[in-house]
Amino acid sequence: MISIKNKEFLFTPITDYIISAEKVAHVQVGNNAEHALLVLTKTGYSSIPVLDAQDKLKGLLSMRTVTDSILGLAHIEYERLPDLKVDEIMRTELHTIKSTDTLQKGLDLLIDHPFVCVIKEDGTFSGILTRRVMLKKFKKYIYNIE
Ligand code: 4BW
Repeated sequence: MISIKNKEFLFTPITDYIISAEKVAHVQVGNNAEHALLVLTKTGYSSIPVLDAQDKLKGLLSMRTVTDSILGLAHIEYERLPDLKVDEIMRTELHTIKSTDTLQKGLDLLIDHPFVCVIKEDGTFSGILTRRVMLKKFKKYIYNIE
């Protein structure tokens, strides 16, 4: 059974723990795979959101997705990178969360995903909730620092 104190923790909204959109590295649907590879390499993140011109979340792109898309039978076909569009290769099955959702929902999702995208009702991208931020919050709670 969940204690009242634990319930308070689990039912806290994620609002204060979101990394806001302007701080999140991303690519846009029209970008080509070469640009995406540059962003992934330069930022060092293994997976990033894909947004459209209206800042709506459309998918996720990872280093693996890009590499997979240019994998030929005998070698990696780097010359195809400029001709491939991000929206042709991105992953579109997404797990998302709203800023009013609880830490409990965030915790459940972050068990299987390193980060979850936060979106508004209309699909506009607001930011991400990361495993690191959640673990820090959880650690503070367990050690009773707050
Ligand atoms: O550039 C980095 N800065 C810092 N401070 N930490 C980093 C950096 N790159 C990686 N890390 C660390 C973080 O602890 O490695 C973890 C795994 O990174 P990832 O997945 O495989 O690139 C990071 O864990 P996290 O902060 O919990 O982030 C989980 C995932 O969320 C990252 C990345 O896919 C995404 N992410 C985090 N911050 C992001 C971001 N994507 C775009 N922009 C951001 N600002």
